[in-house]
Amino acid sequence: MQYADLLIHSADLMATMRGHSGCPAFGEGMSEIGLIKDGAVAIREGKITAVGTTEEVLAGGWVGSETIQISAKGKVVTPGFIDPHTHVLYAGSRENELSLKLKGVPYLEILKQGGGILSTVRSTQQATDEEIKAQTGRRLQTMLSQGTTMAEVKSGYGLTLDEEMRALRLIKELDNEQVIDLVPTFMGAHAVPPGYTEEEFTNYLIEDVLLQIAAHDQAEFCDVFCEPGVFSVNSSERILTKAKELHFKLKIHADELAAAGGAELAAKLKVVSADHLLQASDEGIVALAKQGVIAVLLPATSFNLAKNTYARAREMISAGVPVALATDSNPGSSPTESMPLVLTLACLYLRLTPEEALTAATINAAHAVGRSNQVGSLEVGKQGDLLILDIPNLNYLPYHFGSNPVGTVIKRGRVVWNS
Ligand code: IZC
Ligand code: ZN
Repeated sequence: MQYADLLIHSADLMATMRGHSGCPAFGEGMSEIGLIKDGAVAIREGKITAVGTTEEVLAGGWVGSETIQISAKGKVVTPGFIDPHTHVLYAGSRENELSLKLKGVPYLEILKQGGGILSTVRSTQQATDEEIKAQTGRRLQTMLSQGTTMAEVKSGYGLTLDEEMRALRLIKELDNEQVIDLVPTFMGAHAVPPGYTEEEFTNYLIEDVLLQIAAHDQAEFCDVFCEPGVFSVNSSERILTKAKELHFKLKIHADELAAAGGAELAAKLKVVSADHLLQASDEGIVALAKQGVIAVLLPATSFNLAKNTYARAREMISAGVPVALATDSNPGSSPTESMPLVLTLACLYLRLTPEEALTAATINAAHAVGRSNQVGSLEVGKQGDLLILDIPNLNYLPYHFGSNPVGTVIKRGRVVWNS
Protein backbone atom coordinates (compact mmCIF):
# COMPACT_ATOMS: atom_id res chain seq x y z
CA MET A 1 0.00 0.00 0.00
CA GLN A 2 1.23 3.44 -0.89
CA TYR A 3 0.28 5.68 2.02
CA ALA A 4 -0.75 9.30 1.68
CA ASP A 5 1.73 12.05 2.56
CA LEU A 6 -1.10 14.24 3.84
CA LEU A 7 -4.62 13.59 5.08
CA ILE A 8 -7.09 16.42 5.70
CA HIS A 9 -10.04 15.04 7.61
CA SER A 10 -13.20 15.89 9.56
CA ALA A 11 -14.05 18.99 7.51
CA ASP A 12 -17.55 20.15 8.47
CA LEU A 13 -18.05 20.85 4.77
CA MET A 14 -15.91 20.00 1.80
CA ALA A 15 -16.79 21.55 -1.58
CA THR A 16 -15.24 19.19 -4.14
CA MET A 17 -16.59 20.92 -7.30
CA ARG A 18 -16.53 17.45 -8.85
CA GLY A 19 -18.03 16.64 -12.23
CA HIS A 20 -17.16 19.87 -14.08
CA SER A 21 -13.69 19.08 -15.39
CA GLY A 22 -14.81 18.15 -18.91
CA CYS A 23 -16.66 21.38 -19.59
CA PRO A 24 -17.17 24.51 -17.48
CA ALA A 25 -20.24 24.66 -15.24
CA PHE A 26 -23.09 26.76 -16.61
CA GLY A 27 -26.73 27.50 -15.73
CA GLU A 28 -27.93 25.52 -12.73
CA GLY A 29 -24.73 23.46 -12.92
CA MET A 30 -22.93 26.43 -11.35
CA SER A 31 -24.76 25.64 -8.09
CA GLU A 32 -23.57 22.01 -7.97
CA ILE A 33 -20.47 22.12 -5.81
CA GLY A 34 -20.17 18.45 -4.81
CA LEU A 35 -20.56 18.97 -1.07
CA ILE A 36 -19.37 16.31 1.36
CA LYS A 37 -20.11 16.58 5.09
CA ASP A 38 -17.36 15.35 7.42
CA GLY A 39 -15.10 15.39 4.38
CA ALA A 40 -11.57 14.10 3.91
CA VAL A 41 -8.96 14.19 1.19
CA ALA A 42 -5.73 12.21 0.91
CA ILE A 43 -2.72 13.41 -1.11
CA ARG A 44 0.38 11.50 -2.21
CA GLU A 45 3.30 12.93 -4.18
CA GLY A 46 1.36 16.12 -4.84
CA LYS A 47 -1.74 14.44 -6.25
CA ILE A 48 -5.12 13.62 -4.73
CA THR A 49 -5.51 9.88 -4.17
CA ALA A 50 -8.82 9.75 -2.28
CA VAL A 51 -11.79 12.03 -1.59
CA GLY A 52 -14.89 11.24 0.47
CA THR A 53 -16.22 11.24 3.99
CA THR A 54 -13.62 10.83 6.72
CA GLU A 55 -14.92 7.30 7.31
CA GLU A 56 -14.60 6.36 3.63
CA VAL A 57 -11.10 7.75 3.22
CA LEU A 58 -9.88 6.11 6.44
CA ALA A 59 -11.39 2.80 5.32
CA GLY A 60 -9.38 3.13 2.09
CA GLY A 61 -6.22 2.45 4.10
CA TRP A 62 -4.40 5.60 3.01
CA VAL A 63 -3.05 6.47 6.45
CA GLY A 64 0.35 5.17 7.51
CA SER A 65 2.75 6.21 10.24
CA GLU A 66 4.36 8.81 7.93
CA THR A 67 1.07 10.43 6.93
CA ILE A 68 0.67 13.98 8.23
CA GLN A 69 -2.89 14.43 9.46
CA ILE A 70 -4.70 17.76 9.75
CA SER A 71 -8.17 18.08 11.23
CA ALA A 72 -10.52 20.55 9.54
CA LYS A 73 -13.20 20.17 12.21
CA GLY A 74 -15.44 23.23 12.36
CA LYS A 75 -14.00 24.43 9.04
CA VAL A 76 -14.71 24.39 5.32
CA VAL A 77 -12.38 22.83 2.72
CA THR A 78 -12.34 23.98 -0.93
CA PRO A 79 -9.99 23.76 -3.90
CA GLY A 80 -7.43 26.57 -4.03
CA PHE A 81 -8.72 29.72 -5.72
CA ILE A 82 -7.63 30.25 -9.31
CA ASP A 83 -7.30 33.88 -10.38
CA PRO A 84 -7.70 33.83 -14.18
CA HIS A 85 -7.10 37.53 -14.95
CA THR A 86 -4.21 39.52 -13.46
CA HIS A 87 -1.73 42.19 -14.50
CA VAL A 88 0.35 41.54 -11.41
CA LEU A 89 3.82 41.83 -13.05
CA TYR A 90 4.88 45.49 -12.87
CA ALA A 91 6.93 47.99 -10.93
CA GLY A 92 5.58 51.07 -9.15
CA SER A 93 2.06 52.10 -8.20
CA ARG A 94 -0.50 54.74 -9.13
CA GLU A 95 -2.00 56.06 -5.91
CA ASN A 96 -1.34 59.55 -7.29
CA GLU A 97 -4.26 58.94 -9.69
CA LEU A 98 -6.74 58.50 -6.82
CA SER A 99 -7.33 62.27 -6.49
CA LEU A 100 -7.99 62.54 -10.24
CA LYS A 101 -10.46 59.67 -10.01
CA LEU A 102 -12.22 61.31 -7.07
CA LYS A 103 -12.54 64.51 -9.12
CA GLY A 104 -14.31 62.44 -11.76
CA VAL A 105 -11.54 62.18 -14.37
CA PRO A 106 -12.35 58.97 -16.31
CA TYR A 107 -9.90 56.04 -16.44
CA LEU A 108 -9.35 56.40 -20.20
CA GLU A 109 -8.84 60.17 -19.92
CA ILE A 110 -5.93 59.58 -17.51
CA LEU A 111 -4.46 57.17 -20.09
CA LYS A 112 -4.95 59.72 -22.90
CA GLN A 113 -2.96 62.25 -20.87
CA GLY A 114 -0.04 59.80 -20.75
CA GLY A 115 -0.84 58.42 -17.29
CA GLY A 116 -2.63 55.20 -16.38
CA ILE A 117 -1.18 52.14 -18.12
CA LEU A 118 1.53 54.31 -19.75
CA SER A 119 2.70 55.50 -16.35
CA THR A 120 3.17 51.87 -15.25
CA VAL A 121 4.90 51.12 -18.56
CA ARG A 122 7.47 53.82 -17.70
CA SER A 123 8.03 52.64 -14.12
CA THR A 124 8.32 49.02 -15.25
CA GLN A 125 10.73 49.81 -18.09
CA GLN A 126 12.92 51.77 -15.68
CA ALA A 127 13.03 48.98 -13.09
CA THR A 128 15.61 46.18 -12.97
CA ASP A 129 14.57 42.54 -13.28
CA GLU A 130 15.24 42.13 -9.56
CA GLU A 131 13.03 45.10 -8.64
CA ILE A 132 10.13 43.88 -10.75
CA LYS A 133 10.44 40.38 -9.36
CA ALA A 134 10.70 41.54 -5.76
CA GLN A 135 7.61 43.76 -6.05
CA THR A 136 5.62 41.13 -7.93
CA GLY A 137 6.76 38.41 -5.54
CA ARG A 138 5.30 40.36 -2.62
CA ARG A 139 1.95 40.63 -4.42
CA LEU A 140 1.99 36.91 -5.19
CA GLN A 141 2.68 36.17 -1.52
CA THR A 142 -0.38 38.24 -0.57
CA MET A 143 -2.42 36.35 -3.16
CA LEU A 144 -1.24 33.03 -1.73
CA SER A 145 -2.14 34.07 1.81
CA GLN A 146 -5.68 34.81 0.57
CA GLY A 147 -6.04 31.42 -1.04
CA THR A 148 -4.87 31.82 -4.64
CA THR A 149 -2.92 28.75 -5.75
CA MET A 150 -2.86 29.45 -9.51
CA ALA A 151 -2.97 32.74 -11.41
CA GLU A 152 -2.90 33.94 -14.98
CA VAL A 153 -0.42 36.80 -15.45
CA LYS A 154 -0.37 39.13 -18.44
CA SER A 155 2.52 41.01 -19.96
CA GLY A 156 1.57 44.44 -21.31
CA TYR A 157 3.68 46.97 -19.38
CA GLY A 158 6.51 46.61 -21.87
CA LEU A 159 5.01 47.56 -25.24
CA THR A 160 8.26 46.94 -27.14
CA LEU A 161 9.42 43.54 -28.32
CA ASP A 162 12.35 43.44 -25.88
CA GLU A 163 10.32 44.64 -22.90
CA GLU A 164 7.43 42.27 -23.59
CA MET A 165 9.91 39.38 -23.91
CA ARG A 166 11.46 40.43 -20.62
CA ALA A 167 8.05 40.48 -18.92
CA LEU A 168 7.25 36.96 -20.12
CA ARG A 169 10.70 35.73 -19.03
CA LEU A 170 10.16 37.22 -15.55
CA ILE A 171 6.72 35.55 -15.32
CA LYS A 172 8.40 32.23 -16.12
CA GLU A 173 11.14 32.82 -13.53
CA LEU A 174 8.58 33.74 -10.87
CA ASP A 175 6.56 30.65 -11.77
CA ASN A 176 9.64 28.56 -10.97
CA GLU A 177 10.72 30.48 -7.88
CA GLN A 178 7.54 30.94 -5.83
CA VAL A 179 4.55 28.80 -4.85
CA ILE A 180 1.63 29.95 -7.05
CA ASP A 181 1.47 28.32 -10.50
CA LEU A 182 1.47 31.06 -13.14
CA VAL A 183 -0.15 30.90 -16.59
CA PRO A 184 1.52 33.40 -18.96
CA THR A 185 -0.45 35.63 -21.35
CA PHE A 186 1.03 37.94 -23.97
CA MET A 187 -0.81 41.27 -23.91
CA GLY A 188 1.24 43.59 -26.10
CA ALA A 189 -2.08 45.13 -27.16
CA HIS A 190 -2.58 46.79 -23.78
CA ALA A 191 -2.14 50.45 -24.78
CA VAL A 192 -0.82 52.36 -27.79
CA PRO A 193 2.58 53.81 -26.81
CA PRO A 194 3.56 57.40 -27.69
CA GLY A 195 4.87 57.81 -31.22
CA TYR A 196 2.48 55.30 -32.81
CA THR A 197 -1.01 55.49 -34.18
CA GLU A 198 -3.29 52.61 -33.22
CA GLU A 199 -2.92 51.21 -36.73
CA GLU A 200 0.88 51.47 -36.73
CA PHE A 201 1.16 49.74 -33.37
CA THR A 202 -1.33 47.06 -34.40
CA ASN A 203 0.77 46.39 -37.51
CA TYR A 204 3.95 46.24 -35.40
CA LEU A 205 2.36 43.69 -33.07
CA ILE A 206 1.09 41.56 -35.96
CA GLU A 207 4.12 41.72 -38.25
CA ASP A 208 6.88 41.63 -35.69
CA VAL A 209 6.17 41.10 -32.00
CA LEU A 210 3.65 38.23 -32.14
CA LEU A 211 5.91 36.17 -34.41
CA GLN A 212 8.85 36.52 -32.04
CA ILE A 213 6.81 35.78 -28.93
CA ALA A 214 5.44 32.67 -30.63
CA ALA A 215 8.92 31.59 -31.75
CA HIS A 216 10.17 31.77 -28.14
CA ASP A 217 7.12 29.90 -26.86
CA GLN A 218 6.85 32.10 -23.76
CA ALA A 219 3.07 32.67 -23.62
CA GLU A 220 0.06 30.36 -23.75
CA PHE A 221 -2.62 32.99 -24.28
CA CYS A 222 -2.85 36.22 -26.24
CA ASP A 223 -5.12 39.00 -24.94
CA VAL A 224 -6.17 42.42 -26.28
CA PHE A 225 -7.62 45.51 -24.53
CA CYS A 226 -10.55 45.85 -26.95
CA GLU A 227 -12.12 49.18 -26.03
CA PRO A 228 -12.98 52.28 -28.11
CA GLY A 229 -10.02 54.64 -27.73
CA VAL A 230 -7.56 51.80 -27.08
CA PHE A 231 -7.85 48.92 -29.60
CA SER A 232 -10.95 48.93 -31.81
CA VAL A 233 -12.92 45.79 -32.56
CA ASN A 234 -11.26 45.77 -35.98
CA SER A 235 -7.69 46.03 -34.62
CA SER A 236 -8.50 43.46 -31.94
CA GLU A 237 -9.81 41.03 -34.54
CA ARG A 238 -6.66 41.43 -36.64
CA ILE A 239 -4.35 40.81 -33.66
CA LEU A 240 -6.31 37.86 -32.26
CA THR A 241 -6.70 36.25 -35.69
CA LYS A 242 -2.94 36.37 -36.18
CA ALA A 243 -2.42 35.01 -32.65
CA LYS A 244 -4.78 32.13 -33.39
CA GLU A 245 -2.78 31.27 -36.53
CA LEU A 246 0.31 31.16 -34.32
CA HIS A 247 -1.47 28.72 -31.94
CA PHE A 248 -2.00 31.03 -29.01
CA LYS A 249 -5.16 30.44 -27.00
CA LEU A 250 -7.22 33.62 -26.92
CA LYS A 251 -8.63 36.01 -24.34
CA ILE A 252 -10.15 39.44 -24.78
CA HIS A 253 -10.91 42.46 -22.58
CA ALA A 254 -14.37 43.18 -23.99
CA ASP A 255 -17.11 45.78 -23.50
CA GLU A 256 -15.77 47.10 -20.21
CA LEU A 257 -16.32 50.83 -20.56
CA ALA A 258 -18.43 51.06 -23.73
CA ALA A 259 -20.66 48.69 -25.69
CA ALA A 260 -18.64 48.16 -28.83
CA GLY A 261 -19.31 44.61 -29.98
CA GLY A 262 -16.49 43.03 -28.00
CA ALA A 263 -18.64 40.11 -26.82
CA GLU A 264 -19.76 39.46 -30.40
CA LEU A 265 -16.11 39.41 -31.54
CA ALA A 266 -15.24 37.03 -28.68
CA ALA A 267 -17.95 34.63 -29.86
CA LYS A 268 -16.92 34.98 -33.53
CA LEU A 269 -13.31 34.04 -32.69
CA LYS A 270 -14.41 31.41 -30.13
CA VAL A 271 -11.96 32.78 -27.57
CA VAL A 272 -11.48 30.82 -24.34
CA SER A 273 -12.63 33.76 -22.22
CA ALA A 274 -14.14 37.21 -22.66
CA ASP A 275 -13.39 39.39 -19.67
CA HIS A 276 -15.15 42.41 -18.01
CA LEU A 277 -18.33 42.54 -20.20
CA LEU A 278 -20.05 45.28 -18.17
CA GLN A 279 -21.58 46.74 -21.31
CA ALA A 280 -22.07 43.51 -23.28
CA SER A 281 -25.23 43.57 -25.41
CA ASP A 282 -28.07 41.03 -25.16
CA GLU A 283 -27.00 39.59 -28.53
CA GLY A 284 -23.41 39.43 -27.33
CA ILE A 285 -24.40 37.45 -24.24
CA VAL A 286 -26.42 34.97 -26.32
CA ALA A 287 -23.49 34.59 -28.73
CA LEU A 288 -21.05 33.88 -25.85
CA ALA A 289 -23.36 31.15 -24.54
CA LYS A 290 -23.70 29.60 -27.99
CA GLN A 291 -19.93 29.34 -28.44
CA GLY A 292 -19.21 28.23 -24.86
CA VAL A 293 -17.03 31.29 -24.19
CA ILE A 294 -16.33 31.76 -20.48
CA ALA A 295 -17.21 35.20 -19.06
CA VAL A 296 -14.46 36.20 -16.63
CA LEU A 297 -16.09 38.84 -14.43
CA LEU A 298 -14.07 41.34 -12.42
CA PRO A 299 -16.29 42.99 -9.80
CA ALA A 300 -13.34 44.46 -7.85
CA THR A 301 -12.63 46.62 -10.92
CA SER A 302 -16.23 47.88 -11.04
CA PHE A 303 -16.04 48.57 -7.31
CA ASN A 304 -12.76 50.45 -7.65
CA LEU A 305 -13.87 52.50 -10.66
CA ALA A 306 -16.76 53.58 -8.37
CA LYS A 307 -19.36 53.97 -11.09
CA ASN A 308 -21.93 51.54 -9.70
CA THR A 309 -21.95 49.55 -12.93
CA TYR A 310 -21.48 45.78 -12.73
CA ALA A 311 -21.62 43.04 -15.35
CA ARG A 312 -25.04 41.45 -15.89
CA ALA A 313 -24.03 38.14 -14.38
CA ARG A 314 -27.58 36.87 -13.72
CA GLU A 315 -28.53 37.37 -17.38
CA MET A 316 -25.31 35.61 -18.40
CA ILE A 317 -26.00 32.62 -16.15
CA SER A 318 -29.64 32.45 -17.34
CA ALA A 319 -28.43 32.52 -20.95
CA GLY A 320 -26.04 29.62 -20.24
CA VAL A 321 -22.73 31.51 -20.22
CA PRO A 322 -20.19 29.84 -17.87
CA VAL A 323 -19.00 32.51 -15.42
CA ALA A 324 -15.58 32.75 -13.76
CA LEU A 325 -14.27 35.38 -11.33
CA ALA A 326 -10.89 37.13 -11.10
CA THR A 327 -9.22 40.02 -9.27
CA ASP A 328 -7.90 41.87 -12.36
CA SER A 329 -5.06 42.73 -9.97
CA ASN A 330 -3.35 45.81 -11.50
CA PRO A 331 -2.04 49.16 -10.28
CA GLY A 332 -4.81 51.24 -11.90
CA SER A 333 -8.32 49.87 -11.97
CA SER A 334 -7.98 47.07 -9.38
CA PRO A 335 -5.12 47.36 -6.89
CA THR A 336 -6.03 44.26 -4.87
CA GLU A 337 -4.81 40.67 -4.63
CA SER A 338 -7.83 39.31 -2.79
CA MET A 339 -10.05 36.59 -4.23
CA PRO A 340 -12.13 36.52 -1.00
CA LEU A 341 -12.98 40.21 -1.59
CA VAL A 342 -13.93 39.34 -5.19
CA LEU A 343 -16.27 36.61 -3.90
CA THR A 344 -18.00 39.09 -1.58
CA LEU A 345 -18.45 41.64 -4.36
CA ALA A 346 -19.66 38.91 -6.74
CA CYS A 347 -22.41 37.91 -4.32
CA LEU A 348 -23.46 41.46 -3.38
CA TYR A 349 -23.26 43.15 -6.79
CA LEU A 350 -23.25 40.40 -9.44
CA ARG A 351 -25.92 38.61 -7.38
CA LEU A 352 -24.18 35.26 -7.52
CA THR A 353 -25.02 32.77 -4.78
CA PRO A 354 -22.06 31.65 -2.63
CA GLU A 355 -22.14 28.29 -4.47
CA GLU A 356 -22.02 29.96 -7.91
CA ALA A 357 -19.24 32.30 -6.76
CA LEU A 358 -17.17 29.35 -5.54
CA THR A 359 -17.66 27.53 -8.86
CA ALA A 360 -16.60 30.72 -10.65
CA ALA A 361 -13.44 31.07 -8.53
CA THR A 362 -12.32 27.44 -8.82
CA ILE A 363 -13.32 25.01 -11.55
CA ASN A 364 -14.61 27.60 -14.06
CA ALA A 365 -11.51 29.69 -13.46
CA ALA A 366 -9.43 26.56 -14.15
CA HIS A 367 -11.19 26.23 -17.50
CA ALA A 368 -10.53 29.92 -18.21
CA VAL A 369 -6.77 29.27 -17.93
CA GLY A 370 -6.83 25.91 -19.73
CA ARG A 371 -5.95 23.86 -16.62
CA SER A 372 -9.23 22.09 -15.79
CA ASN A 373 -7.65 18.63 -16.07
CA GLN A 374 -5.10 19.54 -13.41
CA VAL A 375 -6.75 21.85 -10.83
CA GLY A 376 -10.04 23.50 -9.84
CA SER A 377 -11.70 20.56 -8.07
CA LEU A 378 -10.94 17.95 -5.42
CA GLU A 379 -10.96 14.77 -7.49
CA VAL A 380 -8.64 11.77 -7.64
CA GLY A 381 -5.66 12.45 -9.90
CA LYS A 382 -5.81 16.23 -9.60
CA GLN A 383 -3.11 18.39 -8.04
CA GLY A 384 -3.42 18.59 -4.22
CA ASP A 385 -4.14 22.35 -4.09
CA LEU A 386 -6.69 23.20 -1.43
CA LEU A 387 -7.75 25.58 1.29
CA ILE A 388 -8.86 25.07 4.86
CA LEU A 389 -11.12 28.06 5.44
CA ASP A 390 -11.60 29.25 8.99
CA ILE A 391 -15.36 29.63 8.56
CA PRO A 392 -18.33 27.57 9.83
CA ASN A 393 -20.23 27.33 6.54
CA LEU A 394 -20.11 28.51 2.93
CA ASN A 395 -22.38 31.56 3.35
CA TYR A 396 -19.83 32.92 5.78
CA LEU A 397 -17.24 33.26 2.98
CA PRO A 398 -18.85 36.20 1.12
CA TYR A 399 -20.65 37.40 4.26
CA HIS A 400 -17.67 38.33 6.42
CA PHE A 401 -15.47 40.58 4.33
CA GLY A 402 -12.33 42.62 4.85
CA SER A 403 -10.45 40.02 6.87
CA ASN A 404 -8.85 36.85 5.65
CA PRO A 405 -10.99 33.68 5.85
CA VAL A 406 -8.08 31.45 4.80
CA GLY A 407 -6.67 29.32 7.62
CA THR A 408 -4.29 27.04 5.71
CA VAL A 409 -3.15 26.84 2.10
CA ILE A 410 -2.01 23.47 0.77
CA LYS A 411 -0.15 23.32 -2.54
CA ARG A 412 0.68 19.97 -4.13
CA GLY A 413 0.05 18.31 -0.79
CA ARG A 414 2.31 20.62 1.26
CA VAL A 415 1.26 23.25 3.76
CA VAL A 416 2.56 26.50 2.21
CA TRP A 417 0.71 29.06 4.32
CA ASN A 418 -0.90 29.10 7.76
CA SER A 419 -2.78 31.92 9.48
O1 IZC B 1 -2.73 49.27 -15.46
O2 IZC B 1 -4.71 50.12 -15.72
N1 IZC B 1 -7.67 47.78 -17.55
N2 IZC B 1 -5.66 47.34 -18.19
C1 IZC B 1 -6.97 47.34 -18.68
C2 IZC B 1 -5.60 47.70 -16.96
C3 IZC B 1 -6.89 48.00 -16.54
C4 IZC B 1 -4.36 47.78 -16.19
C5 IZC B 1 -3.94 49.15 -15.77
ZN1 ZN C 1 -7.30 43.31 -17.38
